[in-house]
Amino acid sequence: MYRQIVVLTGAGISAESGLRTFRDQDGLWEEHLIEDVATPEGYARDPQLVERFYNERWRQLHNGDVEPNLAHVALAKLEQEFEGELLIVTQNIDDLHERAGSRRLLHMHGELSKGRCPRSRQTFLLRDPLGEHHTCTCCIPAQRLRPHVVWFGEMPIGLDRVQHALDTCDLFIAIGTSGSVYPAAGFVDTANHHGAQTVEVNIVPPDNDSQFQYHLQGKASSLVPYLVDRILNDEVISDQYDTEMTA
Ligand code: BV8
Repeated sequence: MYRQIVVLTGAGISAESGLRTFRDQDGLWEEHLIEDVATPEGYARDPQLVERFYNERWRQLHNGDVEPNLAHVALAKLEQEFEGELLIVTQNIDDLHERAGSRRLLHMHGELSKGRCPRSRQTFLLRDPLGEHHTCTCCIPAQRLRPHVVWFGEMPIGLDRVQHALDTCDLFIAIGTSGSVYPAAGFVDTANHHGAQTVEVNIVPPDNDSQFQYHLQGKASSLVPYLVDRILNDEVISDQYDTEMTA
């Protein structure tokens, strides 16, 4: 039924794996001002504070307690079995999609597991939390690596590829994102403009809720497997589906 699907994921898809979101209760932004830890200015002002913010998340991701959940696994199954084209665009910097088996994946806001040379923008895998011993090998003198993360005011990664996929998709699904940060929160408008069906999966309505045709309210770990099975069984998403799920 569907030829080309774009899936956008946010922190909510990793919540049930134990990773904190940004804006939920006890979210990441509760303890920090965005300006201090997620802007280039904040990093210039206090690089150690920003490194601590990301290293704390790096340690949690690598402490062995955090695993992909059924939502990540369902999306990897979709990639395996869907005969059309699928692209997962994630705002998340964790590697849970990869660990669940997803490969056609784009981290538009960067990756926790990499550092970046501030001069050449080359990225380097981080085998331990970022520190002053992490320098690039591409410059003389070697530059201290920064988190490979897109901060507010910085250009997201892969937008051309995302734009092309949105222009040609016939199904757009947003999972576990508050729809509060652009340009990601505007992807649904592009999908709508090109006549795609648009679905959002969230425990509460996101900020851009009115832009979606279908709304599945509940946890990603139960709704995403169900949605994937319907897509693989060539069942379209319909209002009846909507009420059935939210009944
Ligand atoms: C850019 C870094 C120029 C990595 C992040 C005024 C108006 C409009 C826009 C702007 C404006 N002023 C400035 C802007 C632009 C700005 C922006 O949008 N600001 C906002 C605050 C208004 N955007 C930028 O600066 C971007 N860059 O614009 O460049 C440009 C752009 C295009 C073309 C040319 C030039 C860069 C933004 C990137 C910032 N970096 N992260 C990191 O630290 O992790 S943002 C960060 O927050 C995430 O990456 C994500 O993008 C964003 C939102 O987070 P979510 O993933 O949605 O998580 P959140 O906690 O908010 O929500 C979780 C959701 O899950 C909730 O809805 C919850 O209900 C749900 N949930 C929870 N549990 C579950 C669940 N759902 C299902 N199941 C569950 N179990």
